[in-house]
Amino acid sequence: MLDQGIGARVLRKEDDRHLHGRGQFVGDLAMKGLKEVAFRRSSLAHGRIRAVTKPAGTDSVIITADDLKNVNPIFADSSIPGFKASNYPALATGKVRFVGECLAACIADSRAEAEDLAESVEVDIEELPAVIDSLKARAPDAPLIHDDWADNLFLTTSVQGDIDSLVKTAPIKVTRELRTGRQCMHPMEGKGVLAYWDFQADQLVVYTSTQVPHMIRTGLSETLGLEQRKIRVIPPDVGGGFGYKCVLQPEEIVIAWLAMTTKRPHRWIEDRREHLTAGANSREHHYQITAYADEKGRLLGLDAEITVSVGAYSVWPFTACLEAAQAGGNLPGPYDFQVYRCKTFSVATNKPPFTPYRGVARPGVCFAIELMMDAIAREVGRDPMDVRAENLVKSTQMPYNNVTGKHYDSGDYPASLKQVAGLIDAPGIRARQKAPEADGRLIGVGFSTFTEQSAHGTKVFASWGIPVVPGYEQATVRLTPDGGLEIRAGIHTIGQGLETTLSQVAVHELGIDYDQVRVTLGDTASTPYSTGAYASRGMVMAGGAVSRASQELARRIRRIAAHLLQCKDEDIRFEGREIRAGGASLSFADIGRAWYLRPEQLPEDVNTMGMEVTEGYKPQVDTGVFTYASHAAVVAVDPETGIVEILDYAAVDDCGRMVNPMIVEGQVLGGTVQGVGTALFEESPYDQSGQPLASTLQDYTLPGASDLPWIKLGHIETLSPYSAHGIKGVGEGGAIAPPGAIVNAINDALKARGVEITQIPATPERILSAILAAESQQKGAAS
Ligand code: MCN
Ligand code: SMO
Repeated sequence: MLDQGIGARVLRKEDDRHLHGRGQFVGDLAMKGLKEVAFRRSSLAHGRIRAVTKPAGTDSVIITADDLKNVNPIFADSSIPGFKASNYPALATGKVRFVGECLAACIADSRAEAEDLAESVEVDIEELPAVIDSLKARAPDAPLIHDDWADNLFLTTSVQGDIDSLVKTAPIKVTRELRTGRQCMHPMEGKGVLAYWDFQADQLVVYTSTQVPHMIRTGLSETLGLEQRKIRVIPPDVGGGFGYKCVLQPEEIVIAWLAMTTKRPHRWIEDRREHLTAGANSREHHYQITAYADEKGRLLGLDAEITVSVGAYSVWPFTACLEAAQAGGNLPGPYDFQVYRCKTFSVATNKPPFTPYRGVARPGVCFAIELMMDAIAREVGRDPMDVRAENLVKSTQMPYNNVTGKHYDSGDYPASLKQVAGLIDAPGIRARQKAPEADGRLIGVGFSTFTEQSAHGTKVFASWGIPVVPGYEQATVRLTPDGGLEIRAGIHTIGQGLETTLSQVAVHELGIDYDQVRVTLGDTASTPYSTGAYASRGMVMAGGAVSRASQELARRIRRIAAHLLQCKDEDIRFEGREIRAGGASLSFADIGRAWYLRPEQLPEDVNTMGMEVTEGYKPQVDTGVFTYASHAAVVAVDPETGIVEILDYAAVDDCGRMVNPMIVEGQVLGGTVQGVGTALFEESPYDQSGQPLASTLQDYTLPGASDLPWIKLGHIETLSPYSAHGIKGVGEGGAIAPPGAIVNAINDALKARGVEITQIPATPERILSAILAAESQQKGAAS
């Protein structure tokens, strides 16, 4: 069934409406009597609230924390010993802990009027010293963000390996301090939520731009104290999520509360400035790493300390510790070595909270381990590609349990490196480097390889202390009376194409025509409970559920067809979009008609079996299926300006069976471009008082088309032994590898100048300062 089923490059079902401008996002919804909401936010990073005062006569249109008395704060707990939970109120109470924290919700007929109201609120806050630098925040005498904590540490973890023996014996020792910038996620559509009361259903209806509608219903129920059956969450079209939309947000709670208490429709739409200054962040890591190796560069052990500046509060359900847990667990990457010591610190700072962002922690750890790999290669005087290839886990070692207990299920990591090196013609670049470039620029080539745990299950989330996240997915399939197929799943599509690929799975199982399949996702009133679309799990998990449900529906269709064709169930074949036995055939419409409209023609046990099937699914193991990829970058660095041009870029991934190779390519391309942003452009800096310094897209630079070369793609298709059809996830991977590959290429270019970049984004300013510092050091040494 390759023409439309698994493996086919069918056009996306969702594109027709999007390309015609007919998508329905929260901002597109119209409703009689709809009120628009703007938030008055804290302009200080840390302070004690003395008063938030409404002007006279605005009692019913300005809502402060005092009005929200019966609303519970966002509270994400963890079962990990030593974890400190935070109460994250929907509207700040007692203290403000980051610039942008919500203080009051202001309601009017238009957003502009609501913003004027927000300006009119009088806010009196006693400013406290801000905690901004994550290393300083670890110190025992740092000002406390949560007054009832003994320090600013959400959690400290450690893995003890026998590093001490390596300190004495390892021939090569390389130490580096590395940093990654704080980032915002920038989905094209920001966050948005609209809520109203449906009197007929006696339900609060919440339209929200989310990746996790069923989780949001659970979260709203807990914070509002309203039973889940009284809440319906509907995710309309979602213009990108990237992790930003997989947690319960304060504004979601306030808008839902307003609709619940006033019984009138209310909406809030995040604007770009709010996204940049108040929306959740990610990625700000600090690494102190020592790698031990033999004389050829074979890695023997790693000793790491990872500090993550996770912001002021834990988000629900993931907690503020997800990033560091992922960082500590994933730093060893795709490499084969046995000794690992790692300490992680999840540090509270006066900045917006952390949510997962495409790749979660792994863009940071991949950058860190890949820079270490190149540093080792330089130390032993070998080509980084050779050292990398020798250290990668080999296909003959699969399945492979790595030093942190991760179970790599399948694949050929060195083959991906070899293929990607071919795509950018690595030997050609090495030859080109022998002569100077006519324009004076310096050429460099860099690589990075990563593994990505995708579709991990309940036990893994529980081991991170997040038991609230169920690691399964469900789907319903229904044959309609006229022979169409309806798929309903609680997961959502956020741009990644699940309407299309879930249809392809059903087509594969049933042989039904692709155009006859319709997919409904996310609406809690009509879809089964779901964990949601994150952690690169959608295809494996929801795809698996559609597969199982379709197989059961196929069994039932076989029974009907066998009766109609007077043959045995096992003689029935799904072929050519029909149901066949011997020379006879039936259409799906024949089956639908027979079961729904001519039941008297069927035996009673067939009558009662149902044409609607819901099945749950999880892979055979909870440890996840591991996607991997190698990326390669060729750059030109201008030593006069520090400006980097990416001359060539390639990525070779392995996500098992590709359900739709065209979508997979889109995923890798989109992720790679975000990774280029992480590597070269994007940063959300804060000054010492906690003021965000990037509040417009002029200060926060996103990569544009002119910053990118034509990105070359290659694939390896190693089926996972553990998932339906051997599928592995791919949604996040593209974003993980670029910082490592690009900065390694920059360092390769600058090698002769004695310059090594250790911080991203590698902006022209940082590169130029490093070049100038190296020059003055060399001059100092010479004089
Ligand atoms: N797919 C496929 N064959 C495979 C694997 C995946 O055809 N073997 C396709 C499927 O259509 C699937 C998509 O690729 O939906 C991404 O695969 P998967 O790894 O299963 O990821 P999810 O469906 O769970 O989507 C979430 C994932 C994550 S975690 C982030 S972050 C991310 C991403 O997807 N955010 C995105 N890709 C995004 N793409 C867009 N356009 N917008 C986002 O916000
Ligand atoms: S960051 Mo993706 O939503 O796991």
